[in-house]
Amino acid sequence: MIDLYYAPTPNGWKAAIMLEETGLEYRLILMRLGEGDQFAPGFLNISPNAKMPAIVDHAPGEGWGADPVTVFESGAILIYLADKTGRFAPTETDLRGRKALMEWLFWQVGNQGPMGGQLSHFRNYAPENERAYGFKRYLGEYDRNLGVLEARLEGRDYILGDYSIADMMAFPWAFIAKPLGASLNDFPKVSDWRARIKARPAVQRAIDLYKSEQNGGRHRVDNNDILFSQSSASFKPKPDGGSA
Ligand SMILES: N[C@@H](CCC(=O)N[C@@H](CS)C(=O)NCC(=O)O)C(=O)O
Repeated sequence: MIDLYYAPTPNGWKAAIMLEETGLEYRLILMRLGEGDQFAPGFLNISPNAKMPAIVDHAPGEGWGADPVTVFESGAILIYLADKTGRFAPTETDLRGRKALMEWLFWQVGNQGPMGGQLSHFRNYAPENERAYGFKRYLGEYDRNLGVLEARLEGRDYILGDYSIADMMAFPWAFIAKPLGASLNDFPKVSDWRARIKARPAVQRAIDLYKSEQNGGRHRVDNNDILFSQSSASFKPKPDGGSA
């Protein structure tokens, strides 16, 4: 059994999509990020960066020893699950395929994901009078990454040719282009790729998980400090046993 620490956001969907695609048995633990669940000491032992998704595999299998395995960071989670199941990734013997997989996973977690995340912040949450510069900057970066993906999809149905965890990583951030204030009109290949992935039943099931919690893409205004005014002090335990 695998515990999935999850909230219905693009990064949460990545892990949910892979679990749904593989059919692995999992239990979903909903994270109330606006209420600070990510700073609970028990969760920090699993995910020291205080972010979901994270998983705990209680039956990791041969070679892992008896203790449960914890994994944080979506890319690491998807590689772990691909290795566990032997699915949706080139194997270690396909050296060129594996290299390409790593490139596109690192591209996603270092570029498309964070730029999309900052774009979302400036579009949805930043104070009106401080919005303009950040919005312009990250809309440009998000658009730049769409261009990178468009070029990669030339002559390919999926990022590596076959559907893989590289697509599961990048799809959620392209899926929400419109609510981010961006458009896919100039990116026909990304648009078709997004439609192909969205049509997969496993992907549908994953993005529907706890849809009611998505709150129109906005967190409650009174949660802004927990989510948007973080510092190293956020990790300090509170006297009542929680975190600051
Ligand atoms: N690089 C991380 C990003 C994860 C991430 O940013 N998660 C967000 C939600 S989308 C989160 O947990 N935010 C809680 C917070 O910032 O306090 C990954 O790919 O797993």
